[in-house]
Amino acid sequence: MSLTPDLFDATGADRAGKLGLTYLPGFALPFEQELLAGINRIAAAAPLRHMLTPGGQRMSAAMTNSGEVGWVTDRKGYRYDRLDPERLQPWPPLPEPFVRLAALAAREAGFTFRPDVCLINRYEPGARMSLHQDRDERDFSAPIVSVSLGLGATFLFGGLKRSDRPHRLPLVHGDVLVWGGANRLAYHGVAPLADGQHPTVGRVRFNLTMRKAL
Ligand code: MD6
Ligand code: FE
Repeated sequence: MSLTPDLFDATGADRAGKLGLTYLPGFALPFEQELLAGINRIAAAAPLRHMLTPGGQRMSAAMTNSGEVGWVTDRKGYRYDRLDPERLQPWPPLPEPFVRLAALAAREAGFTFRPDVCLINRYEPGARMSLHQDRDERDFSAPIVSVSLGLGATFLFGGLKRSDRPHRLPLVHGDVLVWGGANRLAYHGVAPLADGQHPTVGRVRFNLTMRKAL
């Protein structure tokens, strides 16, 4: 059985570069302890919370941020904000190991990259993320580096139209995705999280997305 999902060849690069997505299985494992310590430190300062969509729905994933700005949503819309609206304070600083990991992963995909924000998503069993585009950043030529920790999940990777049928990509603890280029604006999401127990992280999945928002 192949260890890489069928979208990808043995190098983890998508076929013919068409997806604009690079899959780096286990790439974050050497950073595991620094990432988990960073998440705990950030969440202690800026608590994870279930934000409200502009349509008035509570998100099932809890979120917080670190960096110069943070991604937020409420009745007023989706945006990046220098202040945490819950605390009216700046977000905690982006830990240096996060920046280092993002730069190393992006380099594997051919990008020079320095993120200015890390959005942290926490999923409990049953939580999901519906299909969306990431388009609140100023410069779509910068990639996004995405890190999965804890329970595994099925990532849904669609096309440039919401109606394009998504590919299903299983992601586990330590996996990294780098996106950029042609499919930077592709629709994507996460299927409802199955129940389970991860030996170091517990009954939860974290996703870190490092971005250049400014
Ligand atoms: C998640 N990720 O994996 C949700 N967005 O929990 C995202 O929405 C995402 O992984 C942009 C770039 C990479 C991602
Ligand atoms: Fe996204």
